[in-house]
Amino acid sequence: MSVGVIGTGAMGAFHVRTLTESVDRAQVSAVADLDPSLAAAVAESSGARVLEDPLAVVADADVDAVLIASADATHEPLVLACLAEGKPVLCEKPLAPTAEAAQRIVAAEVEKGRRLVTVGFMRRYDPGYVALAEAYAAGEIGAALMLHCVHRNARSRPDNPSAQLIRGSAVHEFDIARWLLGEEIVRISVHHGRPSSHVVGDTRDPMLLVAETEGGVLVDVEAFMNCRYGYEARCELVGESGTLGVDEPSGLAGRGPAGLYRKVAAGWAERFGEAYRRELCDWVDGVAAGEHRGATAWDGYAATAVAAAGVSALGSGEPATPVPVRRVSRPALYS
Ligand code: ISE
Repeated sequence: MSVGVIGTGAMGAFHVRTLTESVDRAQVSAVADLDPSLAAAVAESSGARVLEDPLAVVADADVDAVLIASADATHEPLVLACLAEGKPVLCEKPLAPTAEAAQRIVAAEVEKGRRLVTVGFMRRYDPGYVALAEAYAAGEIGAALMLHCVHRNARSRPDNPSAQLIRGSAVHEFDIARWLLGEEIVRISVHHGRPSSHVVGDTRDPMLLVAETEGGVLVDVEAFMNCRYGYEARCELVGESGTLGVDEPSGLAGRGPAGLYRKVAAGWAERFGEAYRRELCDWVDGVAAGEHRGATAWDGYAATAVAAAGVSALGSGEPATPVPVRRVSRPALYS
């Protein structure tokens, strides 16, 4: 399968490497980036052609499917172009910066009548999260009551907008909560206290987001972009008769002068490298089989709608905000 990749910054370049080295059936045939030097570097290592115009990648006759890893604001027009061409597309999260934009993508796909859009919620492929989902579905802890999530990055820009923390980072947790629990999130509040000394101005970091699902499960998310010591994504699901957790920063355990230790991943590539590999393999296999796999455009819309509600809760200071996804019914294409 010949893949065109739009956006060859850190994420896009990582995907190109994974597709080239670890996905047997795939080859990257065309790339585009606003910065031609980034595109050229990736092209050299993968043998792809560099195209100046991202829309030319979508339209290219030799491109069977498109991977979008460009800036969030470009996702909507690029995904719509893929839908217009009838080409399968894997779009990095968030599907779009606003719920309205994500809803337009859903509407276009429904109009097309085929699921062509996959959203890059790679945690659904992480062995730890998958094991948790399977154990929960098997009834190991009974009905869920609470989900505690921790999302820590080592560092961000000191002026990283607080809204971006919710839309670009906490959005992973909203997806995980929906995916694990099989329920929509209907309320969210955002709390912040003393900011880290590593941020400036209005940037709120860390934040605590507290959400509630339609079935009344409480979901709390610690989102912290400047923990400094490494990258962590973990959670604990509390049920009626036990708990299940993903608490595996990395596989490495050690002994040293400081005693027993576990190595914490440095960043997302290390923590979720295997999840990304599995995600891309499944996407490529699904496209080859004519099947949709992974998170749908509806999932992308629902997670973005929760993020948008979080951003408005942050702005208004109101403890709870209804989520628009409640008022938009799920189209049959996604049932
Ligand atoms: C980034 O875009 C990701 O998707 C990472 O998984 C997340 O941890 C990070 O905060 C985001 O900026």
